[in-house]
Amino acid sequence: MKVLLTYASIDAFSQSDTDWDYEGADSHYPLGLAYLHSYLESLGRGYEVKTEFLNNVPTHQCLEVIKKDIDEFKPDVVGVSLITHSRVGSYRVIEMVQRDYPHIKIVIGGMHVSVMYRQLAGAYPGIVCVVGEGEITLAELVERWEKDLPIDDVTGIAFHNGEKVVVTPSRELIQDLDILPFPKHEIFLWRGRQVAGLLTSRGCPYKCNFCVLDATSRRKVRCRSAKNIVDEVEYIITNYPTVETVWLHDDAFMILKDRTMEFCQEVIRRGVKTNFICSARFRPISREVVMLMKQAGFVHVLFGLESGAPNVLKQMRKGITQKSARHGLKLFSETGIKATAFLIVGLPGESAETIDETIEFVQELQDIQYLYYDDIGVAGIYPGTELNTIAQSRKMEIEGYGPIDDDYWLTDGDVPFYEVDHTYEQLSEWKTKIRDAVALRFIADRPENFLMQRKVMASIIEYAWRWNLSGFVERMILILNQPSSSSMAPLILRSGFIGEKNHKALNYIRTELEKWIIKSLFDKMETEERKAFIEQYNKQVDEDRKTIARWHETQRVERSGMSKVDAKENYCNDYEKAVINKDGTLINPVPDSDVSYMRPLFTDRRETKNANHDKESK
Ligand code: B12
Ligand code: SF4
Repeated sequence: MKVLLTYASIDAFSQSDTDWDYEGADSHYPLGLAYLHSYLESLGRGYEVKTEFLNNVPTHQCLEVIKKDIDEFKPDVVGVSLITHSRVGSYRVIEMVQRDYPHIKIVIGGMHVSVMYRQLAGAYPGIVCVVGEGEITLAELVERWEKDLPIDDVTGIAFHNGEKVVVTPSRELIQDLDILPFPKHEIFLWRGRQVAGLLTSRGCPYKCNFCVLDATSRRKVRCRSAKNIVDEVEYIITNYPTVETVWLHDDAFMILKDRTMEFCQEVIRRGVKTNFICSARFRPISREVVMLMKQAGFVHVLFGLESGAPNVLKQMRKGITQKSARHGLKLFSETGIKATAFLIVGLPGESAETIDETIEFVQELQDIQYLYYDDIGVAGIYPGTELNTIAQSRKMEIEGYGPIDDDYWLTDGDVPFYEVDHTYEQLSEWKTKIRDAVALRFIADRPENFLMQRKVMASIIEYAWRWNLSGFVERMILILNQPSSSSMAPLILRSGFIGEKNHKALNYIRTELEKWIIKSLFDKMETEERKAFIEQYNKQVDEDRKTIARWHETQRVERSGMSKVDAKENYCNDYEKAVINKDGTLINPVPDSDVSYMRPLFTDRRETKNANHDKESK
């Protein structure tokens, strides 16, 4: 049997007229298809498999490539992987194959199918929908088709039997992930690619209101053994020497402390040398894990923060709080591991106030370790999520369509934004407001942006040195070359290269950089505007001093784990504790005590600390 697996265009690319170099289009590749590919081959039944990744090409090109593949490879089965963003392109593929190659079996799977299988099986009679994990299900289907047997005893599928949609009993999750062969990296790691993808576990115990993961992972985490994972890492770096970074795409990589440590220890024990990047949650995180991650070669951790407002975080049900985020970032900041924290604007509970809370909280985090932002997301609606349920029950209108319902997912419409409480225009305005206040790229665009961002300038400088941020580094070198800075140069270089904070040096550079940015802003201003700016600037400097002192006070008391001295009554070690049971399920939801985090902390002690801090920062 011959099987062609594919992933069709996503919305953003689908309408383009120009062809893309699809082989080089993305630094990430679909591990789901790579697993299906290698699993089918590993069965030793002589199945021939070809996989195409056509995610980032226009629909017309995607269809041409698949047509060509079908004509040359002559598959018996075409398998299409769907996320909601690629559903429209996938519909075109299904329609083309059904029309031009009616003898070919079509099977679809992936996140969107795992939720909308009934609808899709009804809309496209003749196709088979695979619900959830696909390796074993697909293998059973191909076997039935090879032997010309009925498929209705295969669990985890939906199809139309000519009269109605049949949904078979759900398939067990694969408990022991070590039984799976390594995903077929070789189809994606060509032409000197430097980043390989890897999954060390599957699933997440949470159910955030915007996330669809429940449909495939059923809130259960399953982990591979450390040996099995590191075998795969060694396989990748030995066979693909251009790979410099292994990107762990787990949904909840650090969720189990012991196994994260085992993985790091195995990497260290075997002397594996590569850079690791992972997605992570802000809870649980402990010092031991972070230090081991550093030793194992982790260079970048990407957190889903989504919002800095306690009320939005709480409604989101991610199980994280401001405290856990501070705690986690503080630990990572000591290691030099780069951190990123994604944000989404417009989740339930969002308001003008929560936008301000997010800005203040993100800046507070940036003061611990600079978080670099290019852009901020706007909440989108995916079937299977709580946002979709709310949007449908509140009859959210989609322009040109009417109130959102399940039928919407069969249309060619884009993934809609969550406009239940606020219009997209309002959400974009808020997104811009946050972006202007936290994204370095926009710091010198408007005087207001600079004034909002100037309080994290010291952190920006450290970040720019460490990550060689062009523009800033060039400017700093110019500053260093000024005769007045010669005595400062060794100190500055030391802070840059060793990461050792030197307040005197940082302050010097900060002042010079501020002058440079102000000058460039001044150049665009009339005299009156300049006057107003100076007034605003002076007010802001005073405001910043208070804000920074408050942040530092909060952080000092919450240093959590590193210094518990005098912080007993406020200390909360919840965010270090395990959050899942041995079977991968959640121990308990966000602790009720987290509600107390919504109150401002330590207000009464602020004033004294402000005074101390002001002395230090001068
Ligand atoms: C890694 C990742 C990325 C990477 C790489 C994407 C890629 N090309 O694979 C990057 C960072 C680029 C990315 C981007 C985006 N992503 Co993403 N991503 C993931 C993540 C974390 C892991 C994907 C993965 O490897 N899963 C593990 C494999 C084993 O599972 P799988 O792919 O689902 O495949 C299994 C089954 O579904 C099934 N199956 C899948 N396909 C098929 C096909 C057939 C024929 C069969 C039989 C079975 C089958 O069998 C597979 C093996 O068991 C998932 C979350 C998740 N856990 O899936 C989100 C996820 C897929 N991403 C999501 C989103 C929204 C996006 C973006 C749209 C974000 C954005 N707004 O820009 C973009 C889309 C861009 C794009 N090009 O795809 C959503 C999709 C929601 C939805 N309903 O569609 C997810 C589910 C995140 C979430 N929790 O909500 N993503
Ligand atoms: S923590 Fe991440 S993977 Fe888990 S439910 Fe929330 S968004 Fe989804």
